[in-house]
Amino acid sequence: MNPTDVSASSDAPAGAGTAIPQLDIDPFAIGFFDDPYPAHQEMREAAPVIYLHKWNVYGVARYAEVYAVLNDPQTFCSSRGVGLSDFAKETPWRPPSLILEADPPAHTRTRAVLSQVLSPAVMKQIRDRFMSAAEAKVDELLARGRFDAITDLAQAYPLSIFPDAMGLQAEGREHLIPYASLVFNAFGPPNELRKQAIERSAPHQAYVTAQCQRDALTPGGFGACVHAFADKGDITAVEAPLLVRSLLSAGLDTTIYGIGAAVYCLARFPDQWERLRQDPSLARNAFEEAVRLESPVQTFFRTTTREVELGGCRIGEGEKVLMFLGAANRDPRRWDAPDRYDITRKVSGHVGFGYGIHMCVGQLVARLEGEAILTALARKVATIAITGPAKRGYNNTLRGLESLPVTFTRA
Ligand code: OVV
Repeated sequence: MNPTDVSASSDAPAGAGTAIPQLDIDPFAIGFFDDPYPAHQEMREAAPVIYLHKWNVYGVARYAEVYAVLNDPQTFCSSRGVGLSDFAKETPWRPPSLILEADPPAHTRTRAVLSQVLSPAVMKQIRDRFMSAAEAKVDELLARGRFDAITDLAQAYPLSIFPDAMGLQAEGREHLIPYASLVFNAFGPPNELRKQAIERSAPHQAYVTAQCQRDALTPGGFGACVHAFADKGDITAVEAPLLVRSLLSAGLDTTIYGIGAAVYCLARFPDQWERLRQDPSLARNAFEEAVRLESPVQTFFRTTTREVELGGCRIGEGEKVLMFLGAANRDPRRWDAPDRYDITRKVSGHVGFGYGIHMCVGQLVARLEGEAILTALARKVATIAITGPAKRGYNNTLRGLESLPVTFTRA
């Protein structure tokens, strides 16, 4: 259970690996969410692998080890859950995801289906709609002048396109954000955030379960497209609704936080905003760099399937390993000026979408939304000014704001 040697300074016996420091950090506490960066640095500097006694988990906060864990899914599995709860020991709060919480070979089949549902060819079909909806949203906000960049932009834009792209009915869409918030809180430990989210989850779960059924989804959407793969025999009719559930779980709140991060970056780094205005073709990289810097998805767990040596440290079988994606994305060992928002940075290799076989299957949709909204902003807006206090949102997995009062002026 516990690391063999919990003291950072004592020598481990030969062959047992480097000592793993035990740190008194709770990465799921409100104080941590308010400012995670000093703790990220402490964890990165302490050792390649650390142990967090508060939740009895190992942690990796350096880029090299996060990358290594992401790229060894045999040793660091997902089928025992990618939250703190070990599905080998505890009953999951909902039936496990057939893609996120699965390992090869089961994962390979479901992944192939969702990759095709969200493929480059499908992006080509939806691109014009996503671009014009972004222009309409920015025009509307310019007419208002003063508004909330989170609720009125980062939430309103994805809500104006994604539920329609899924093929959802108009009724009940108010459940989508609370459901996603629940899913991402549920990856965390049994703290107040998780317990309260699950306590209040019944109506949101009922809505999502119903909307995942074939007859609830309108033709032409991502949802109907998933079900069509059941006709082809690539998945069963029982699996299809659960794969639609994955899109509803991971497809909306994540992009809301990503767009919120990008707008927050552009509002705080005026030289980068000017650069984007001069060259709107930088929109896609500006979004990607915001995903690196803010890492809307901060953490995921894996579970070890065997005893393993990682960064010279020994971890036993059946241990939870917490990957600090946000800390890896600011690791000075990997990034020059890691805390700087630089829209021309070579950002590829960041782990904000993960990496390897589980890397975000919806990344093309996310990037399309980000590119669309940042392109419209770059073309139409002259200045973005923060006009009130930024209010942080609190979630066990997602990092972002709940409110950001701003004003726009017209270009
Ligand atoms: C990446 C992600 C987040 C949350 C839920 C799921 C996936 C899912 O497959 O349900």
